[in-house]
Amino acid sequence: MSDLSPIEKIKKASDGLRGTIQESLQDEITGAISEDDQALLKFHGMYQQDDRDRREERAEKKLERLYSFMIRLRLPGGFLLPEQWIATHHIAGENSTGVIKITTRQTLQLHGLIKANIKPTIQAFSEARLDSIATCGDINRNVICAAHPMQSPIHATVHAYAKKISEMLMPKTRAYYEIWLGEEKLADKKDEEDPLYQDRYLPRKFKIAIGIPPNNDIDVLGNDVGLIAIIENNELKGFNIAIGGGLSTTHGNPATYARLASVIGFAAGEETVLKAVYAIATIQRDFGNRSDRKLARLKYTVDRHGLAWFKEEVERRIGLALEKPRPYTFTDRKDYYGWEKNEEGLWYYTPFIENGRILDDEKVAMKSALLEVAKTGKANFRFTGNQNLILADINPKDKAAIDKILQKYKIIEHTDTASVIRKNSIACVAFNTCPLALAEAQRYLPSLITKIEPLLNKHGLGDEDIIIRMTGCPNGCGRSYIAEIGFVGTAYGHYNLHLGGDHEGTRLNKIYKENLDEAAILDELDNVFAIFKKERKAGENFGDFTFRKFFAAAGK
Ligand code: SRM
Ligand code: SF4
Repeated sequence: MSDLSPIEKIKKASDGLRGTIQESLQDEITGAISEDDQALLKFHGMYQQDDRDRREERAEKKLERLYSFMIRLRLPGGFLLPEQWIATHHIAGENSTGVIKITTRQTLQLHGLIKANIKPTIQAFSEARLDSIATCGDINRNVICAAHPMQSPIHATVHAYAKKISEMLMPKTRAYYEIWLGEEKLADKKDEEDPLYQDRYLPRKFKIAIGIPPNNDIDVLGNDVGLIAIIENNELKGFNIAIGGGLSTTHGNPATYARLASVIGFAAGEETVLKAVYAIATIQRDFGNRSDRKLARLKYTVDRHGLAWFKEEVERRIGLALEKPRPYTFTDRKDYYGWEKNEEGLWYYTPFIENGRILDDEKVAMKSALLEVAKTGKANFRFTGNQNLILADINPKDKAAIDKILQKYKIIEHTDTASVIRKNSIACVAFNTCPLALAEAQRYLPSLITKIEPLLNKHGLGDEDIIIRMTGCPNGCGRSYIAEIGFVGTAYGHYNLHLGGDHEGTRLNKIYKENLDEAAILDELDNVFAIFKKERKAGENFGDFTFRKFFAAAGK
């Protein structure tokens, strides 16, 4: 027991994730909750944060930090009805900063909730049939899925797996309903028994993604479990199962590393696929590292025991052998901006939303536009893993009305005129809310791109399809480690520059230069763009070129 990490003990002693959250909420002396409850609150989909821009000022005035909470919704496959969008719009305006943030895992976050507003927020979401259960914490997170229904005629069949898996891996405790929604405590504890999570949950967060080749828009291999849909003649044959993806490292800790998931086999039929996913979660529960949280993700369990052992253990637990992986190819991982039509003749509009931040600002009134679209009731809202949304499933007869709203708010112009590199960008949240940020990301990448665009144009590369991503620390929330140009924050104003990831999300990049400030970043990129322009092979992508030129040739 002594060797367990403190969080393990908190989970076990938590009485089904209840802890003393109720008492913490009632404590009016502080805007915070107790430390143990902070760990438990994550399982309910919330994080305690504070305004990092105001830490110094508050300390000088001898005031406690300006605490608030971030809430993250559970939206398997990233889907909302228009009325749910309207509810979210109002909840954000009334209870949080008002900005709605689309995350890299196809869901929404609201920031800046004060303690007293948490319950009303969850209750309002509940009225809209939305919850935040298990979107954080050591548990299965929001299950993500290839976003665009145009990706396949059987997108809906594949997409349905996200919900099924999410529901299968939900915790059994009623704590969320009791604490936030006033449900009576169950008389019989047996009804809460949880064969999957027991009283210890998983050793660490657990992420599942479902990809539909050829577009790898959700970076399927960056997940603990990646299901790759194998579709032949418009029929879902099953899924290749990949395990052990994870994109976080810790500066100065060589035992940590980013890893792409490895395909271990193919499973056909819903029952077998679900059983295999469940089995993988139980193996991680039983064999994951519970003493060092830095080494607790599935990727380390897989590497410690070996892929062959892991595969056999899955097969033992499901009682049958996985088939040989089926061939598949990824060619891209972009969002399909603008208007697109699917096989059934329904229309989809994908606007460009920089870093997933939905608000009305000096550039564009995105939030007002989306509210007006939602109010028509004619478009569903689908979120992408690239922090965008798709106004979806629009009947041909309603397209003109939606288009008119998009024109009125200049959303179409905003989307069409954004540069290719900007539309291929992702930045994590970082300052001012993320407690782990070492450097800026979403508040900084847009202005850095404004300086990178002229460099690309200078070398005649303005239309080059380059994937660029920034994270404010090495945790990798913006998936920088699989970008063609990746920035990883090292200190305020400084970043490691990573190059050499491929276009399809199947190769990790590598550190090209360390700890650069803005001037050095621009110098390095100017130089690399010049070499790329001069030496690239016909049709060679930027990521493939930089990998060949700077790493493969040197045997790195
Ligand atoms: Fe993340 C922690 C934001 C996707 C790896 N992530 C955090 C926290 C909660 C900071 C904290 O622990 O207190 C950040 C909250 C910032 C804020 O103020 O909102 C945070 N992560 C995000 C989001 C919002 C980034 C974004 O701008 O979109 C993404 C929310 C996804 C979601 O809806 O669930 C987000 N995080 C990711 C991803 C990308 C992905 O899953 O595709 C990764 C890398 C993939 C992976 O998990 O390996 C990621 N986040 C982490 C880690 C490192 C985990 C590890 O294995 O060590 C942490 C830190 C931790 O867990 O200790 C972290
Ligand atoms: Fe925060 Fe780091 Fe994640 Fe960015 S990558 S949101 S800075 S934890």
